[in-house]
Amino acid sequence: QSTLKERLAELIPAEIENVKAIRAEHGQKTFGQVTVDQVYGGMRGLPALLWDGSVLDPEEGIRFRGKTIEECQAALPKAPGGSEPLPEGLFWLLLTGEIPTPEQVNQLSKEWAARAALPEFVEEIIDRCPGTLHPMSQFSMAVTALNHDSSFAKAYSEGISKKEYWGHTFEDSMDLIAKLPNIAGRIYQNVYGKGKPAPIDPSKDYSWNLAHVLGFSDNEAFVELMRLYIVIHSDHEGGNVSAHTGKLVGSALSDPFLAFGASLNGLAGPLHGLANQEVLVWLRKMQDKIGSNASDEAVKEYVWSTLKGGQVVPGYGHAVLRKTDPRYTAQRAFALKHLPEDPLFKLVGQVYNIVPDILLEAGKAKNPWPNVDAHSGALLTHYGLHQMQFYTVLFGVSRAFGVAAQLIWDRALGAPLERPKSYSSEAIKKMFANR
Ligand code: FAM
Repeated sequence: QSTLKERLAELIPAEIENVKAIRAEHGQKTFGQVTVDQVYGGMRGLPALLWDGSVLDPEEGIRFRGKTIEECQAALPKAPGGSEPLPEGLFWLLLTGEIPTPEQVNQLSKEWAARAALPEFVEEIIDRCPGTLHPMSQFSMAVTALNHDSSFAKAYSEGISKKEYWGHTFEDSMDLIAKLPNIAGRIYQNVYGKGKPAPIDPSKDYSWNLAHVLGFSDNEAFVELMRLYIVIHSDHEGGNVSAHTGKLVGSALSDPFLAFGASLNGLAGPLHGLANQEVLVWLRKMQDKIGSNASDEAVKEYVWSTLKGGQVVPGYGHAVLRKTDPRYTAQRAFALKHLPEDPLFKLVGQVYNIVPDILLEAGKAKNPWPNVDAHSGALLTHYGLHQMQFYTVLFGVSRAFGVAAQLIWDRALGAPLERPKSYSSEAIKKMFANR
């Protein structure tokens, strides 16, 4: 059976031809108009990027290589005795469009475990961070520092041909993903005063090892949660802040460590990945103010007070989605199966019944429905991972899968330096003065 790299090497030449044919036939055709509002409005809906790994439909949500979350749950290999898909399989799917065999997935688990060790100086960087430094800042620093041993950067400086870019990007991406549990575990143990992370077990899968370095591998349900969590957080088409940042920085031929470090800095923003921390902060503040078993009326009043204070309701709304995020629904199904009576889960459900109507009534948000971040904190808290400042790190570990897959394909297809055009307001006024 082929390894992932061998399979990719088989697929790349045909895809290069496919892209050539598309460009020859359609290269001069237009998608439509670009409005001035799109230029001022964060480029919403602007067709500008290519990525085959996942596509986001506003109504239906994400599909990974054409498969919904439920279809991935059914089709991807599981751990022995487990029922959630292994992220190893999702990475294979993102890269090749194919479902791997259990042996191929097992081989990836082993390879990542074998590559997991951190250089000592990276451990020291993490150890020297003050506990008051946000875990995401520590995370991005450590990832950036891994560029010290980048196969791509070294080969580039020695003068490789463009045809060899993807192979080195693949090697770096495998190292990057492999080392994230040790980085995350070290930050967690340092910041929350629990000693040093337990060693990676080469006989176990990636998610088990992630749970292990955090100190939760004894709980099989938490390990299952990590498998689902990584899969659903891995990728969300190309235009979201973390995915697009990685692609942009990678287009300068910065290696995968530099590119993904930049992705993490974008993920650390409250409108993006930090929203999972913000949701828990918001729910806890609500409980402090109106108590734990508050009435619907009291919750409604709290939601309105958030909006009247000029703040967003974290975990609700989306730049593309216009329905409940299937990543939210997948987590809700997990909670109904594993923790139906959990009080925080019940509060998340109560909020779900209340917030959309209020956002609709307030009339600003284009999407009143919950996104992925509205749910994840309640699940993590249930299992004792209640340090909310750490939540976005887990999002970051997961997002590496999508960003890495994109970087590998971008280098394989020879994606050029990204360089869109910016305009001054004065130029826009002049351009449309008589139109
Ligand atoms: N609560 C209150 N107001 C909201 C809102 C929310 N949850 N979502 C959107 N709005 C407001 C928004 O701030 C904007 O107000 P102004 O006109 O005063 O600027 C207006 O509604 C129109 O915004 P939009 O077009 O509906 O949303 P955008 O595409 O500009 O932004 C989000 C999308 C996600 C940034 C926005 O919905 C938001 O701030 N949500 C809360 C934060 C959050 O949950 N982020 C996580 C998103 C997630 F899926 C992820 O990246 N992980």
